[in-house]
Amino acid sequence: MSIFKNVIAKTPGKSYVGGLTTSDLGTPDYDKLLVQHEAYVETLKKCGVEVTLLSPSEEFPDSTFVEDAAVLTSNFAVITNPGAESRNGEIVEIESVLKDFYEKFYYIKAPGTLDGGDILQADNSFFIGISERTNEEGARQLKEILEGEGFEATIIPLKKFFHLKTGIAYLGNNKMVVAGEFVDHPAFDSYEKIVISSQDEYSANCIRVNDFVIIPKGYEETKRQINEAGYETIELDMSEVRKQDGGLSCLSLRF
Ligand code: CIR
Repeated sequence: MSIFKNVIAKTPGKSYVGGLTTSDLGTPDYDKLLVQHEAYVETLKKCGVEVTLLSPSEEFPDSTFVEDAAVLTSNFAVITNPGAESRNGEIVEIESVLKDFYEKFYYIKAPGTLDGGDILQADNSFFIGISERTNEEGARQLKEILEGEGFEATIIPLKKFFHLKTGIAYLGNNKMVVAGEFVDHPAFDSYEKIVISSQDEYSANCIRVNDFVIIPKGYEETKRQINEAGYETIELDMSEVRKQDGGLSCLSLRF
């Protein structure tokens, strides 16, 4: 698994509380969210990355979820075409920021749509979820780009999960954290699986950042399993992020 040097994150604006969500967990508390977001950024710094923190933009309520606007590898960036209309314009800022880091760009083009949350990289392999946000054409375009660059790419139509990474994370060393529909999915048969129970499903969205795995707070069994697999964990309170269908991976672009 590659070492991450950089992270892009974005402070949520006040409009966040009126953003898109399918959860019934209530309206987020903005002040509490800011504290949680700050802790997230500080934790990433502790993991050894340099954080580029973007300022809030009120016109894009969900734009703190920067992961959806791009798919990054070590030597090229793919600017996505986010599937939710209210989020589509988020790519403009992300592309301009990425210009400081990348020279080679690809683009997902209409009628293809694709959210970064549907893309998981595991070393030389990518998994691309087809969801409410990523359509077949978007998935096909990304697969073609990735294969052209020498990666393997597998398309996985989702049954229930919101985004692919809602239910899966790669920890490196062939270890895959899986929940729900991915537990018995043949695409992940060759990995050593860390299986998350349905009641702990939210914690499947965790992130390996260099020497640490960051997990949501309050999932003792997930923590135990990841520690047992040989990783040091850091727990973060994600309550206000979860209310808008977000998780740990969604809040950053890591590269
Ligand atoms: C949305 O519906 O787009 C946001 N409220 C949540 C996006 C979460 N992003 C992700 O899973 N990558």
